[in-house]
Order: sequence, then C-alpha cells, then structure tokens
Amino acid sequence: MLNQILETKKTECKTLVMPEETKNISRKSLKEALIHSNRPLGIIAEIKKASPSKGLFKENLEPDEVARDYAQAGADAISVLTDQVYFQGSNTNLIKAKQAVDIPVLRKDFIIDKRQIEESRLIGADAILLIASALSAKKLHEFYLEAYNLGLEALVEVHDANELSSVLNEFKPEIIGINNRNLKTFETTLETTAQLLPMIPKELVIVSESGVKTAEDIDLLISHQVTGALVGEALMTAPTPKEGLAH
Ligand code: IGP
Repeated sequence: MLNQILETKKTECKTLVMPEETKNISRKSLKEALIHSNRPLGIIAEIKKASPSKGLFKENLEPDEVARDYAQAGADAISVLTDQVYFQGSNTNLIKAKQAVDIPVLRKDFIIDKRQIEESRLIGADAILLIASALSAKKLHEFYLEAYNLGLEALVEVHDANELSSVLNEFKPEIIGINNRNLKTFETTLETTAQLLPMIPKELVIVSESGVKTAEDIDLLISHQVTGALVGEALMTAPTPKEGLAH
C-alpha cells in the first residue's frame, strides 16, 4: 500500500504547481506546544476525512469548524491530511484549519520531493511530516534541514527499530514520531511505542502516533513518558471532539 501511495505521489509531484502564499501567517512551534501542554501528554488532534484502511470517517468535513472544536476542547496542535487520493484531504483544508486556530498545524502528507516543503510553507503549515519508510536517512536529513531553513519544524516518523537506528545514525531530529501503524499492513499496536522508546535519546520530543483510542491508551502512553500523542480516527468518530479529548 505504501508503495502505491508513493508512486501516486511521484506522479503528482511531476505536475506540482506552487500555491499562492497564504498571507499573515504567524508560525507556531509544535515542539514548544507539546512540551508546554497543560496535559500530562500533549495531544495533536488530526483532521482526516477518510483513510485507505477505514474508508470515510466524515461525510461533510468543515476543516475550520473541526479545528476550532479541537482547539476549544484543549488540543495542543492540529494535524491536517492534505493527500487527496488516499485520504480525501486538500491544501485548502490545511489553509482553513490554520486560519481558524492559534495552535500549531502539522501538514500530514507523503513528502518525497523538496518542493513539497516550500509548498507546505506557502499554505501556512507550522510543521511537516517526514516518513522514514518513504525516504532514505540521508534524504530525511536533507529535507529536515530544508524545513527548518524555511522556518518550519518536522516530525520525523519511524515505525521499527531499523528505521529508528538508521535515522539516529544520520542525525538527531528534535521531534520523533513513533507510528504504531505498520504502513504496509495497517495493523496498529501501542507495543511499537513501548519497544522503540528505550532506543531514543531522552532529550528528544517523542510523539506516539496511530491507534490511540481509549483513556487506557492515553494512560499507558503517560506511564511511558512520551511527550505527545497523535490521534485521528478516535477523534473523527467521537460524538464531539470535547468527548473525544475528555481523557
Ligand atoms: C492518526 P489514528 O489511528 O489515530 O487515526 O492515526 C495518525 O497517526 C495517522 O493518520 C498517520 C498517518 C501517517 C497518515 C500517522 N502517520 C502517515 C498518513 C501518513
């Protein structure tokens, strides 16, 4: 599946046209927002209309409303899927979400081309996702530096020990995401976070991503002392974001 997504992305990148710059953007730090969360665990709440594994979550998604609801319910940051083909996201969704809130916004997409980083800046993202299973460690490092040069942060996502050690051998990203979902099989288990955690230097900001659903999941992550959690499906399908974020 990941390979298929990356192939589609490659084709899209061939005809990538830079969007107009969204004006009056005030960049916010994802790292700071997570570190200074009022909760024991920082929460990045995700706007995701659909996913390849689960299909449609929400028929009529108003990204500005959802972003506002998330912020009001106490989210520390927002993640917006911008991939259209597999997640029914869009750049417009991110632009609207960013304009609706004061908390940092992470652009969730499959970044394989340097120009997508500039594109992320133009649409107003505060941070981008860089996926270790989509890029070599060298490329990850290069893209990471490019993001910070442009005034953005990057969440560097790994899924297993191999990816993590090849990233850490190349550089120390300020924010590391442990994706509990295997992007090849779509299975999720929080065990992934428990297993990789001891390999990560203590000073890095660590975000556990995917498959975080219940208050027990949150308690488990708190006991592991990760900095934050990235939650999508559980919030998209909760009766209200407030209830979803009540834990
Ligand atoms: C959210 P969940 O299981 O709470 O809906 O997962 C987020 O972690 C997930 O959307 C995600 C993702 C990704 C999506 C993590 N890494 C990379 C697309 C690409």
